[in-house]
Amino acid sequence: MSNDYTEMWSSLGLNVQAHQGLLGVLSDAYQNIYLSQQDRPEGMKYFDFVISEVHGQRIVEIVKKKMEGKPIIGTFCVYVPEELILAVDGISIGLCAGADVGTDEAEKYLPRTTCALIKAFMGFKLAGLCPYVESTDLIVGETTCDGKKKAYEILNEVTGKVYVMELPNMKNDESRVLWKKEVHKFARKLSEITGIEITLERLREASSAVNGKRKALQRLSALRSHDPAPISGLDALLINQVSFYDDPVRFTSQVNSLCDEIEERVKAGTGVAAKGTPRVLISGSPMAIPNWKLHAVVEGSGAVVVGEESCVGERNFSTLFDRSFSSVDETIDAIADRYMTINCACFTPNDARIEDIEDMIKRLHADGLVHYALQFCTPYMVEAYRVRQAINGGRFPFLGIETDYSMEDMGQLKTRIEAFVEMIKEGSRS
Ligand code: BJ8
Repeated sequence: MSNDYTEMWSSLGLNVQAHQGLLGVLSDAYQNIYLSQQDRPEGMKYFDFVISEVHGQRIVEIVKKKMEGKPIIGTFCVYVPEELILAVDGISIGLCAGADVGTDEAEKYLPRTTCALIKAFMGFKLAGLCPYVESTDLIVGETTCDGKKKAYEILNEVTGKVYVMELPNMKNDESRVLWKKEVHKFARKLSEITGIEITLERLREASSAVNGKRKALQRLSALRSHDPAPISGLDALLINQVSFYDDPVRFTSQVNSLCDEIEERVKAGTGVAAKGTPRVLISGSPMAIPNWKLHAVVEGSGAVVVGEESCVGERNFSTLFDRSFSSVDETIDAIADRYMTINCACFTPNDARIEDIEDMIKRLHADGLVHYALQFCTPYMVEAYRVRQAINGGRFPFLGIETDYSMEDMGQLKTRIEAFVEMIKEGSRS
């Protein structure tokens, strides 16, 4: 980190000593997992810098905006409409939830059998380790899985700033009406806390910024269809993780420059792995930063990850919102519709997710699917069965993984994934 931020962290109420320890562990992990990779595109230097300043420069920017009176809105789900947050000059931040920290504190409130992501967001807050959560004016939860919606009640007791959006669990006409009402209500809430009226012009500008970001991520995703793979899955995952807290306009411009470079690599036939390396699609629970575990094991086992059917991945950017409307109400309705295209396992039925996976397998020329469920994440653990039936009915290589953020199962994970990669290679030889 380029500066000493101790004073800022302390004024935000962080546990400075424990926080220093966390940053040390993160920096070592980044060095070992990311900086040891070979033949990375030059454009990744920006993202290396962003990570090195994840609790430094970016927090300075956020605190400055807060002092200018801009609202800082924390989120945990891709269903929270970013367009509305930007329309009131807000900063949208995906809050820390990807590391095994503060578990003892979290387990004082939550059962041990709670998914690692929920324990992590409670742990980050309770152990005083997340400068983002401390900077927020509002934390937006949603009624997705049971664990999250119950944990938000406790998070609200602890922070006093949780606002919950009611997300239905079906996608029928009645559910859409309810969701539209919720999105309008959220827009009103944002106007209420900022005193800013959401106008058509503001919605157009905000939508264009969010669309720009999604288009850049789509462009990156499309480039990953090439063989040899021009960028590692680890790097692509990192970019998707950074998309949740970087400034959207700056982020978009950096991703587009990186894509320009990757296009040149594709023309030159340059890749991060040899042509013909087994290509793996990962699908399932989201991987919040700094959860790099599965990608590191897959790519350390002789395969390359070519896509993520995940909220930290394709689900976040696969649908654009680029139509214009003549009234604010109509635009907000259409924004609500756009978010209803996300296929989270909290919905029933959720057949469209299976179609998305099948489409990604074809589009990205994947040779195998690793289905990833965080332990105790019932929606994805259960849906794994249907995914397997759908794609494995056609004998497509499938591996189901249930894991958490700890390193305890690394040996077992490695053995299973190496065997899976070997099986893909055998299949392509026969
Ligand atoms: S739209 S996937 S971001 S809810 S891993 S907490 S589901 S038990 S995060 Fe999600 Fe929104 Fe859906 Fe996406 Fe629960 Fe599972 Fe834990 Fe999860």
